[in-house]
Amino acid sequence: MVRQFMLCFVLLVGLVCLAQNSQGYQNPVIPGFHPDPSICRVGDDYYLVTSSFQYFPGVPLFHSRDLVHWEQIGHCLTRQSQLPLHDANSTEGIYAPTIRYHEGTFYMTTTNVSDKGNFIVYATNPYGEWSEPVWLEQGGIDPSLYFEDGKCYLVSNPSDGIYLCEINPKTGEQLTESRCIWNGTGGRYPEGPHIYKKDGWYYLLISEGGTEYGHKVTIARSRSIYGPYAGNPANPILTHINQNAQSNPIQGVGHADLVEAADGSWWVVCLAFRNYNFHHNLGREVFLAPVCWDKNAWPVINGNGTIDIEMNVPTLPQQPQAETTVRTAFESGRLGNEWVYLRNPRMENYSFHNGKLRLQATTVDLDQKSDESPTFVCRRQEHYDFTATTSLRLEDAHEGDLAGLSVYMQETSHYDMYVRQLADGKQAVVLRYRLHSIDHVEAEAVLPKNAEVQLHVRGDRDYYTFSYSTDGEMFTELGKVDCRYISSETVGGFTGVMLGMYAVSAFNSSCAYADFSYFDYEEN
Ligand code: 6LW
Repeated sequence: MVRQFMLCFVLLVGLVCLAQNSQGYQNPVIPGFHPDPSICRVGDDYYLVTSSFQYFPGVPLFHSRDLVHWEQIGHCLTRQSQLPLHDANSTEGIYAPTIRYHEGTFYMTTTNVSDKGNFIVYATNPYGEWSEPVWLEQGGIDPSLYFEDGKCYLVSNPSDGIYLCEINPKTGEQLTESRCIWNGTGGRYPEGPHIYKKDGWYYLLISEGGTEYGHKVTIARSRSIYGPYAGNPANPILTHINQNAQSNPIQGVGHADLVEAADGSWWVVCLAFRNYNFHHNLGREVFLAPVCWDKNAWPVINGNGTIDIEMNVPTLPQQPQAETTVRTAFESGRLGNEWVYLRNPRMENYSFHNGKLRLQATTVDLDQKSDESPTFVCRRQEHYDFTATTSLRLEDAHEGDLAGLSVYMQETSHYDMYVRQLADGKQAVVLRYRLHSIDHVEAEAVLPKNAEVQLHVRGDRDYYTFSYSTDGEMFTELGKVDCRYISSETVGGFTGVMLGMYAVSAFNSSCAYADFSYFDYEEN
């Protein structure tokens, strides 16, 4: 009887496990420009943040229940007082953030390299508004917090190593001297530090080699938080610089953060890019891998320290989310969390009228790196194969005023298709490249009078192909431009391609504006 009962019990547990376990997922788990992921767990909920550079609002915040499917629930930095971006470009503004949860409060710490450096914001409700910045004294980039026994420790990289001090996280006051605790294994740019405690060891995880093709993740441990830290003989624990990943499309793997799931399994999130013909346009994206971390042993990432697009591993019970919609319609009078602006936007230039998004043109154009923000609202290119379409009408315009669709990497590198007002009252559709010193109009076609114009771009791994229509059905190709000229390898910077709507006026007193009816984005 007891044996039968035991057998039934074991069978039942087995069935429950089978029902709960899931297998396999695809990397990246968050596609498109989302670098420097940091993660924390609260019960069965996971929260993840990424860096945001010159974009506003800053530090996208994601939520997941299974580590595989993520939903953006907002941003940590939503007010100009938290995020002064001045004339930030693609290597400035907000660098790598860390998110941690301690005694009912979420802490997010990051660096604003365009302002006063390292700071913390905190919130009890991550869906709500976060605090004003609490500025920190210890310099360097990539600040991270570790809480233990009523103390809060800060690590960052003020010079050529990882430095630790104790702080008051609510005031920013530094309570102990900054001490160098590890220089890494000798790779350039020791950065991205995080401290974890397991089995009585303090583990210090960092990245080395720089965020490009030589990136790697290394780890050291000590019985005391202040060290001495001894490196793992098997370092690096995650990298694609070696032979076993030389033909992997994922490259530049680094900047990682570890998390213990509610079931006791360990996972790592890290950044990497997907590379085609030695170029990538989507920026650095978020990848996930399982970690085997036995008692007193070093963590081992995905068996051999590499990651794949197709991850055939057991996962937490997966909870797929609703498909994202192709169309951004403007009837609701608000934009979703995926939409961002350059630097500190002038919100009076964005409004909703009769279900359309109205962009007021200003003389600040997309080529400028200035304290001003152009009228430009954009979202990430998340897939190599995609289409984006918008429909607009340019109104009250004088010669030279324009509005359109930009494939924007940075101020010196973008492809624009726009409607331009001509001298004779007519309008033309124009395809233009801005590639550093090259400012080139590739094609131009005069439009029928008073037309609403649909602008369409199709991307693949090689080209962006631009076409337009005035009836929404018959599209005419204007030109086809090479993706590589705006890739990270060509133009540098820390960001990825954004797709957006914008309006520019030729002179200050212009009242020109454009009404956009929708914006569609779709993976092909
Ligand atoms: C970030 C640093 C890095 O602060 O790149 O890949 C810098 N890692 O840790 C900018 O994203």
